[in-house]
Amino acid sequence: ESGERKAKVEKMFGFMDAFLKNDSFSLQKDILDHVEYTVARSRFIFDDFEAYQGLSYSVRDRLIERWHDTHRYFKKKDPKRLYFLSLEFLMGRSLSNSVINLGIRDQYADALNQLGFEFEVVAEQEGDAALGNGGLARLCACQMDSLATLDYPAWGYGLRYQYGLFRQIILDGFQLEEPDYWLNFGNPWEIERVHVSYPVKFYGTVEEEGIQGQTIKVWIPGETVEAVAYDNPIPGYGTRNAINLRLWAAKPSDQYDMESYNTGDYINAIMDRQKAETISNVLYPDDRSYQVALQINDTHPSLAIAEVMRVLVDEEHLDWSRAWDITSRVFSFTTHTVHVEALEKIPVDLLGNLLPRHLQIIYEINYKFMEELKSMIGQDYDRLSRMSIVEEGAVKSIRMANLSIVCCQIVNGVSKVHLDLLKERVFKDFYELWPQKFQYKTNGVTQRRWVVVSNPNLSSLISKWLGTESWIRNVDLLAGLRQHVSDPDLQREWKMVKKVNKARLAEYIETLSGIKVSLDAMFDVQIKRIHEYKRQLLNILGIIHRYDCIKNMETSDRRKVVPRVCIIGGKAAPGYDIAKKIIKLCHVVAEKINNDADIGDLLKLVFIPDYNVSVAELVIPGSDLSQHLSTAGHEASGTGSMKFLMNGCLLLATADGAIVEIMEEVGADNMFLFGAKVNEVPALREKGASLKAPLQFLRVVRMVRDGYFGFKDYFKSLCDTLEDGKDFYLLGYDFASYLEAQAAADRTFVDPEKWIHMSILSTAGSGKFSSDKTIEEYAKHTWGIEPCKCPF
Ligand code: H2P
Repeated sequence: ESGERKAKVEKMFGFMDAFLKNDSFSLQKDILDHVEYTVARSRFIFDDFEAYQGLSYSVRDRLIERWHDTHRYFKKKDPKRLYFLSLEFLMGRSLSNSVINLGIRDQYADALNQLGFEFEVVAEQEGDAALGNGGLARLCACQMDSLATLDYPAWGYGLRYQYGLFRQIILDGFQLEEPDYWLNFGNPWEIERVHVSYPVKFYGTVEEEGIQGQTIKVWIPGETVEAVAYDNPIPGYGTRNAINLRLWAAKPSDQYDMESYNTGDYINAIMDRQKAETISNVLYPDDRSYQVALQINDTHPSLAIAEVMRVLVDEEHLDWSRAWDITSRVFSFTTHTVHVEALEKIPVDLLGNLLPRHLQIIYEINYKFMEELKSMIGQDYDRLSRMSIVEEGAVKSIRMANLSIVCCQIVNGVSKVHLDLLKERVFKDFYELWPQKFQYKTNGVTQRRWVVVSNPNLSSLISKWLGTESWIRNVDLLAGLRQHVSDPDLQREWKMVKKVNKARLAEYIETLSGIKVSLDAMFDVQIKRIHEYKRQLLNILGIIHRYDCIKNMETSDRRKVVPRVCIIGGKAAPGYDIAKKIIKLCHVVAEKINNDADIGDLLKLVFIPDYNVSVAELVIPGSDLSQHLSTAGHEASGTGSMKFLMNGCLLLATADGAIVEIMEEVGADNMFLFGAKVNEVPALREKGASLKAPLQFLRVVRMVRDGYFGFKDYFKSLCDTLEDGKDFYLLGYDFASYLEAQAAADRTFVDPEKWIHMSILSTAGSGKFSSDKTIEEYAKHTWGIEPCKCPF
């Protein structure tokens, strides 16, 4: 920092905490300036999209100001920093979240109004930044918001994918994938850092050289790609702090042969090099303190371990044991799955070709680990081979999870149940060896995005009844709603908020599909990635059962039926055939039901295409009931349930993942629970074909199999997965209790007072599931970082 420059600036402008002003006139002027000079449209004629651009640049200016101040302050204080490495960040839209966190939403709304625009309409112009698949990626976005809000000195590091997650198009009920050109219309939220760029090396050979009587390994890389930084300021709420999410883009380097440049081939590797450079910039710890923590979000970024070792050993010439000591102290690892098949493995041939030195380092780590293990457990070769970082077999591979566990001093699960499963099943051998390494931090979601931004009416209502807005930073205060739960005024207002949100959702559904839905119906929602273990199929079979029952009812009984609007949304991985069939089944069933005049408003089924963060922001506040149906023991945590809970939607769920902890917080009698328990599932699977599915289940599967909804041949393989003995996810076994839980939900819905009561208690009990809590736990027990609050 140049003292002279600072003095000059202060002399010219006077000392100001904030350089930019936030009164309505200044904001209007600012928006117009950006329209005129940044967007290059006339300030007299511009449309909603250009207004969005002008507005966003104006907001960004304010973000940049805070972000500079925060980083100057971090630099001055030099606290231990966290570097959060993830290959996926699902940020969604930035505008509304930013103005709320900056505390200037109303001022901007007013300024826009004066200019003849409406904030909500302008905000709708923004596309989603969808740089991730699902829960894991959205979790990172929530955690960044909490890290900023709680003033932690943290950086996020990820990749700036040119295409986000594919756009889901539904054609004749089938999913098609289209590229998501999310950068086509520009991205006002990022700042390109042309000067922050690093060469990333690949291929080549490793040679040995003698230096001062020692032989060292020298990697002579074959090709180079340039990594260029794009910075995305992340503002905290109620603080001046704004942290940085740095996303790296791969660009061909000068030394590179353009012809062979192919983003797909290199994209995974970009992250590794940037990590190395980050490490080589900031990580030269002395003997007393270790000034950084590096968090590996799932195994995807775990090559960073080998890269840090390479930098320390090959470039800094530390001896192996010192380098290993440092590396194992700075890294921590969170795993997000219980599925052994989802643990990443990299074929040795591929890695050896692409990053030969890294492979050598991993071999060396493994050799030392195996020697140590043998000295502890003896010649138990089965166990040794299970724990080895190198998997022998048809395709010799590197087990990235084993590498991460061996290296990291702390391995985190994402819920209590998840930790139990890691200990008992997934990483049993490692747990027995190093029980002290294993911890869990229950996932959480940010109430800023998921209530304040997406459900402003509920947010105001909560603040009104709590008499403060402080819950937006201190979620524990939400519990204060409990004392008002029986107040008829709160109940009435709560119901009204839900109605308004349902109307908004109904309008969206009608625009999308032309289907008119009744606001008196129960809005019943399941939105998440389509996966067999998440059991959207159970939901659809339940809907078929409901339809079948209504069809076979006497007219007098139909009056007792609780009308439902069933809403399903989610993307299937492009190569996941069964998941795609589930989407198609949903559409053919919807077609039949929605066009059956005899059924009318009693039942509707809607598939919401292209599910993403913005869609979730609209759907969640408008739901009455949400479904979380994973076969027990399969969902590591689940974070969708937490968003619904905060919004006062009741949960119909299996006792899986974080649902078990939600039960502890809101009480099982405030939820609709069903299904086999985690510890029952293995024994049930053993029983296989002798586990007879109930008749109702056989009947609905038969309807699909026999072509009642058409596409008989197409659905055959889907129905085959449900046969006795093949029903791995236990849909047949859980069906009866699922229907009972659904019936309980119906019975409760016709008692609106009870429903609202449960709904308020859901929100009141959701505090534990704020990502603020998760981050505080990580900061204390995993990363060892302290808040560093930039003065206002
Ligand atoms: C995954 C897990 C969830 C978990 C989430 C975040 C991979 O997300 O399956 O159980 O809550 O990470 O830890 P998802 O299935 O939603 O894509």
